[in-house]
Amino acid sequence: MDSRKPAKVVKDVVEAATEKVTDILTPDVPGAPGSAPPPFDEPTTPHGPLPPKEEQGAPDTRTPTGAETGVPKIAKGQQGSFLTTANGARLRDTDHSLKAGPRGPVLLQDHHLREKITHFDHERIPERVVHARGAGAHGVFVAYGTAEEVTRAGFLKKGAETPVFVRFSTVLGSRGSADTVRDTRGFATKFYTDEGTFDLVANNMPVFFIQDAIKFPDIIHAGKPHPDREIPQAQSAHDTFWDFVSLHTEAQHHTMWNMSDRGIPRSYRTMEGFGVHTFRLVNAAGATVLVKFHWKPKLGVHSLTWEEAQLIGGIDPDFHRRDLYDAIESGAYPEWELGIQVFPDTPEETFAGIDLLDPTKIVPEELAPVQAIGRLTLNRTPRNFFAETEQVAFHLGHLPPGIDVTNDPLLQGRLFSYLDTQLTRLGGPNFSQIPINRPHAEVNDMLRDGFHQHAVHAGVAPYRPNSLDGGNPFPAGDRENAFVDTPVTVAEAPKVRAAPASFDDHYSQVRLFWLSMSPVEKEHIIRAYTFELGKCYHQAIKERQLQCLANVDPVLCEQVATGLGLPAPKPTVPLAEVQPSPALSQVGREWPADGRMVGIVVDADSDLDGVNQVRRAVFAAGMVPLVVAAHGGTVGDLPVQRTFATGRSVEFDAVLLAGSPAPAPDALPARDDKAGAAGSTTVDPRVLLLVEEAWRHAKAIGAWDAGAEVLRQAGVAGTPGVVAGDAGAEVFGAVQQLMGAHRVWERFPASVS
Ligand code: HDE
Repeated sequence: MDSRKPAKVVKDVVEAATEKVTDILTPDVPGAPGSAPPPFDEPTTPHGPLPPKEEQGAPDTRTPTGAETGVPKIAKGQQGSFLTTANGARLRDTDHSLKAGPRGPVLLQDHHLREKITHFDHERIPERVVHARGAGAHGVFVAYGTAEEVTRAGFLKKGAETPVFVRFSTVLGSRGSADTVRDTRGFATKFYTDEGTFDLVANNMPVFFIQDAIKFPDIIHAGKPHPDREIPQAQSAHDTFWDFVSLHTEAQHHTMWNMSDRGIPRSYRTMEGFGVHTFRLVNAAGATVLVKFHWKPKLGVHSLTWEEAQLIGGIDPDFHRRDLYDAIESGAYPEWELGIQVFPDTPEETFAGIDLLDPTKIVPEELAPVQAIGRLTLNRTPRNFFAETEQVAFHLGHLPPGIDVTNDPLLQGRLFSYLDTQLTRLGGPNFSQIPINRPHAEVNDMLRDGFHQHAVHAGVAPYRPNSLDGGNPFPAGDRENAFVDTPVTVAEAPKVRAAPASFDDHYSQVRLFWLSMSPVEKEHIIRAYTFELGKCYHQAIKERQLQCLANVDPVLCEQVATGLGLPAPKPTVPLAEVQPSPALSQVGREWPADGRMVGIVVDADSDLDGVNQVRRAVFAAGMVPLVVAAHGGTVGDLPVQRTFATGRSVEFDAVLLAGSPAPAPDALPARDDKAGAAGSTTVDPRVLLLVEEAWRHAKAIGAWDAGAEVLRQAGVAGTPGVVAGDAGAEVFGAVQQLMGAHRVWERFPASVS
């Protein structure tokens, strides 16, 4: 056996096999699988497993009940150089079953065959009943200490650093559905605090469809594909969804958030997160306040355009997870600030007339500012998607001392549901012992046995009181930092199935949201409603939803009605007098463009030194340059990352043109759908398509040298957000500035005010 370190062996093999082309293949853009480039020939010299990729993290190496093991995190699930059975016996062949002669029947005694096939047969577990599609990453949370006055939670004390795992998700789609569908996004964070795990299971929208958890199966049954044909997948543009939300009008507020640009985020990195419910914080003196949790992304809140979202759904269904992992790999670590809105804990549980227990309502930031209490940085991708992202199990009841729940009826039902659902999904009651779920605090429970028990408990008395185990475990008192259920007074009341009267207002905050949007955002909302209702078959459902819109705003209702070819109804309730909340709008400021993708189109006549300079400038700006050319390999010394056939505008946040490529041999319209009618242009039609799409999606475009000819032929020269110049560096500088505003909306003056 080779005694050299595995990574060294592979490096040697790789270097020998790829000496000439290493420079070209060395990935300087993120995403390449494996921690070393593969050699051409199959490796045959035995060596241990390769190290993980640099940016890959893993769950802490703890015992099933949370104790530190001292085992380095680098430890992998597999060891040694040789193929073995699950029990460690080395195997000499895994390609042939054991047979009675080469042509004979397979023998039942073939343990390796049975083990291999049986395990494979059981590789799948039930997907999450909602939020099945998701992607997770590891990171760290550092507290500012600004919450110390209102909570005794240790992880919020100044400077405290807490490891975290975050899982982002869509709600409606199956595990294999596309990332960019119009939907709410989950934003669930597991803080491994040393006082017990805290799960903040949030969404990217601050309100929910329903006010009582008992309605959750109803809204989800309505949103999921129709039960007869199981279509449509991962979207709300269908009759059952609109049937429910138009009848069940408390859903109208959340529905408008979904129809806004928030429903199609640009990245997980550019989403806000909201705990939705009001929580209760308790400080060291036992004083309480009510709070709402907010995550604020460093990069600002940004969205796709609807056409982009639809195209990406086909071209790159993994767009959001790829973006998350590529950003981490390229060092553009996604960051959020955690903030709280703080309200006095009064018996009415209201603030400025808003019922804090109603999860269909927000408290505008202008009335209660969001106070930053810490920073989250995601800096490691999972090493194994199934082990970490699939098996992670969140639960709102995972609370450390200092954070408590309120009586929000939606929250109360969730406290039941998350624990319950894991029993089926993760196959038994011991899922908190799965590595990604293991707490980083001392565990001493009296839970025993069950499927997949990993802990080897000692003692004979898992009950209290006991004397046989010396009385252990002991209840903790105040001085031992026990979790205290806040002794909130519950008013004497009859047992009823009813909601408070304040929950009856279903329209005022929908109108508040609508009036807070900029003209371009309003236009997007109108188009989204028109698209979604236009996909419904039944007129009664469209008319009923139009009635709801009439109760929000006449302009909105009329515009959608026009698109549907239906009359606009009159409101049935008086339009609410509301003060808009500018904080709800996404546009009008400047943000960093870390981790964005910049496509650079080149051809053999491009000034390649100039292009290289621009590539370096893009890297230096924290973004990723992708060279796009007619064919793979290289153009001069430049490595090509996308060809006209494999690249598409939607992958890029901005497009730079350093040449004017003539139609390539594979651009014949009849052979390539993307080519369209090549017509009389002298530019490859796919490059024109790239530029036209980037323009339609309001992206910055820059050109120098012959690139200006592409702008001319695409008909976009001299329009807003299109920069032409003599030198690449200067053009990129101007494009970079435009990217700070995310999109060039001036291209499309809005038709509503
Ligand atoms: Fe969830 N939700 N939910 N939810 N939810 C689940 O738990 C549920 C709600 C949210 O990445 C399930 O482990 C009920 C609001 C996220 O693993 C399930 C109600 C918010 C995730 C469940 C709600 C959320 C879930 C499915 C109405 C935002 C993904 C799998 C009372 C504040 C977590 C699972 C992950 C997942 C139930 C409403 C966020 C079935 C009954 C409001 C981010 O237990």
